[in-house]
Amino acid sequence: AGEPSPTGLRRFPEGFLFGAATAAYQIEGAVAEGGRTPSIWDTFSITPGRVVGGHSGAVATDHYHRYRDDVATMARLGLNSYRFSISWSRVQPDGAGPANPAGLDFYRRLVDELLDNGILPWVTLYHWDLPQPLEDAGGWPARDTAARFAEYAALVHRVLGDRVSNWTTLNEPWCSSLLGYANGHHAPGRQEPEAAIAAVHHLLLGHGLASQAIRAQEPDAQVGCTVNLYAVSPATDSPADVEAARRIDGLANRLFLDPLLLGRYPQDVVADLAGVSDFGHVREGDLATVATPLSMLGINYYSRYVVKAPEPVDGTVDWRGGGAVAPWPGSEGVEFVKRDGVPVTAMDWEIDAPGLAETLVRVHREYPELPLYVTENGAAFDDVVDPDGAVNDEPRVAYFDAHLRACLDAIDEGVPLRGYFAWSLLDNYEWAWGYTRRFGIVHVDYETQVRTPKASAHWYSDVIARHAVTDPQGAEATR
Ligand code: GBH
Repeated sequence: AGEPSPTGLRRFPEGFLFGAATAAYQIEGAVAEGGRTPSIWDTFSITPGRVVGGHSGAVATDHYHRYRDDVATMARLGLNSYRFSISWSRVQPDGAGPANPAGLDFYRRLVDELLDNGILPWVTLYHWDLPQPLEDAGGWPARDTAARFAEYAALVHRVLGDRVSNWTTLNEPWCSSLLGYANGHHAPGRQEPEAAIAAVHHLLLGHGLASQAIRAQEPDAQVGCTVNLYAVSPATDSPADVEAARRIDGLANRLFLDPLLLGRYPQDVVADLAGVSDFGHVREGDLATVATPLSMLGINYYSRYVVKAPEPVDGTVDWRGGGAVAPWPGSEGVEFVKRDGVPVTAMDWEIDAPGLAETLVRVHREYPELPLYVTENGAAFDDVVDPDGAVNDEPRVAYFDAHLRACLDAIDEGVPLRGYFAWSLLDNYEWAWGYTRRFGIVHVDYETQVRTPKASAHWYSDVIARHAVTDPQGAEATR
């Protein structure tokens, strides 16, 4: 795969899936319609000081009312698949107990519309929007939430299982736990490091229980989990910087990959977190549940962390002390370095496409073999809308092009990568950044809700149609 062909194309393997992704709270709006009740993001977003501009997802891109048009846009672009998430509060308003038929009906109509247009639905059950009643009962730090999640998963699968074959339990448990409960940048905005480590475990446990609940109803169901992974490298090859990289790789990547795929927590990370949590919340048998075999692993990739150790004092490095403010528990003292000359996106994230290939190869080599999907990859840029309404987002085209080539590089190294989802289909509610950051391949005018595919959407559409990216040397030959 991926070799330059005489026609100047680098082709993707047969059956490789090209899609785009979204998440319920980021696009749906209609937060009080059809029996939906508040999630932690409804509460968080209207709490003063939490989200830039005080923006909330109350209207978002109004996808709840415009889903038919949005599916038509996807069909025009030729997407093979659409990854979206289900709002738990819409389909089970109390987070427990009876389903809400109107909420389920929305997703049934969306799925039917996708299928009618030949687009494979790729369902994520949880993209960060816990029903508020479950947070009031303790949230993810409470063990019970894992059991509630499995019931909810079974409830959704019972209704959509006949037309949806690809299920993802969680999106990025790292974010739900550490941003939600440790540094409080995301809902529910708690700053309780010990609770955050319990949340990690209960999310993973919820994933395992939900997978089992779905397979109890459909033994052959394709069930996976999506994690956000980073390439991590030390700023220099000094032993202290290499140690900093070990710590950050442990917290960002292995804290999730090891339990999911190996059925154990990484002992070095457990040791690094000794001052935060004794992992007393882990019960016998939990890790076997967490490691329920995955049908596929979803990987969301955006950037690389380059890290530096704290300056030694009297020859010793103090990992607890001073230095930069720790963005997450266990990262104390570590400095996140920006490399000179490496371009960044509007999020200030360094653009590092080789890091995607590196990440895919690493997962393939270090963990049991399983099909991989890039379930998110994309970039925010300060898009300019031309007078004629066009959005020529060349930097985003370059970003996607480089990362799709990285996918091909990984495939060339034997990685069973089966698909790629661009983040995101639409400009949308970018969490704590509100509407101030745009990731879409389709521009959304938030006054009129008018959608306009950007240059990147047209470019991606061509990639999908050719099932290939053009080889730079041979580009002429393909015109
Ligand atoms: C994804 O997460 C989300 O799934 C998606 O909903 C979102 O819109 C998209 O990315 C774009 O943001 O500075 O230490 O707080 C992105 C994964 C992980 C990226 C945490 C930023 C910051 C870590 N994110 N990371 S820290």
